[in-house]
Amino acid sequence: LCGADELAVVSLPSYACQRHTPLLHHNTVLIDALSILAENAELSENEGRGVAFRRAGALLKSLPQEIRRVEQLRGQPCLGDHSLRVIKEVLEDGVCCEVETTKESRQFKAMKALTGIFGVGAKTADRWFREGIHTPSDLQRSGHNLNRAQRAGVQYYDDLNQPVRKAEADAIGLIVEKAVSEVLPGAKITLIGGFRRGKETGHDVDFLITHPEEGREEGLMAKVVSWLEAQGFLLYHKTTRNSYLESKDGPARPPSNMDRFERCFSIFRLTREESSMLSQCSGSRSWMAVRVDMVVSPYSQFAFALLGWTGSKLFERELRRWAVHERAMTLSSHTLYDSTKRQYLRANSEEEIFALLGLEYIPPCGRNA
Ligand code: DGT
Ligand code: MG
Repeated sequence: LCGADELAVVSLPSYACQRHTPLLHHNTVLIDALSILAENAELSENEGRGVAFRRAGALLKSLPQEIRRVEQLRGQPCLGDHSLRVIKEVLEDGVCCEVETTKESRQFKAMKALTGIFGVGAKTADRWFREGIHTPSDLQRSGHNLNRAQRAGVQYYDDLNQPVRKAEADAIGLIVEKAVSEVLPGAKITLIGGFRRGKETGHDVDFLITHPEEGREEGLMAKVVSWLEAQGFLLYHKTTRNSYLESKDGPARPPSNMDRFERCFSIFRLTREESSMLSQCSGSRSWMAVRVDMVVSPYSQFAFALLGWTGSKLFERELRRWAVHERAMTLSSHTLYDSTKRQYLRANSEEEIFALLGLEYIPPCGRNA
């Protein structure tokens, strides 16, 4: 007879898009340890290594019970030697040396602080680190020329590094809804990203905007942004244009993860009036800066955009990997292309896309991989 600890857990399927990954799970300590190593790999631009740790973490998130002994994981996919070593060490010693060393390393701390500046990626942060710049204050003292996004990032650093709460996301939703209905009646907005997956906080608020009449969404972003700006809601914005071209006999370009919708990266000025819960405003200030992303999609691509922008990032990656390797299809936030039939597959809902991919439907709350 074996105790509950000894019971083998049923083997889970290997792609995260084949299983439910809830927000709340049973192995937080293990997942936190793997996340530090994933983050460190990503900050060192070692994408493959980062993905391996993320996949291992996501597998643990899907498990229906707490793991107490590494043997319970026998037969599970997604767990490489390195991840298993980390898990074993945490289970046996309470902590993993490599994780602790990483957390305490000057480089990791500096890279986190610097990439925490809006507009600063790992490459730039690494260059600055090697020049002896470790914090946003060092950066300001250095006299480096910053671009417009980075200047806003430094200016609103503290606010933008506070988690955005659901109440604030909803308050911003009302503002964007008002903007959209003022400039194009009938257009609709959907809260996407982490909040759609049920998260209570996020690093930003993401919205998808469309109009049921195909074509009416053209030029919409510029109008929405002008309206928001005139009303004093925007501290920063940058719109990138949609340059997506669909051709009849195949993707017009090599498939890419970056999509080509009209998209606006912005920083909102949210006042106490708009959100009654601004306790995190510092001192006497009556407003806070919040990162907001808006994406406009034509109605015919709405289901793909919704699926592509709900995340999580790993879940999206797994969907695309499943599509290519298991179905010979190319999935993007615009379309699904079937390489065998040499045609685009239409879909009006996320459920239809999962069905076309031969997958059980996973609702947004189960996509927290
Ligand atoms: P958060 O904001 O930290 O709580 O977490 P999420 O999951 O909302 O992450 P976020 O805001 O970075 O992105 C939301 C989702 O949108 C993400 O899961 C994948 C998707 N996404 C973000 N950027 C891009 C992009 O450039 N292209 C495409 N296709 N999707 C993107
Ligand atoms: Mg987000």
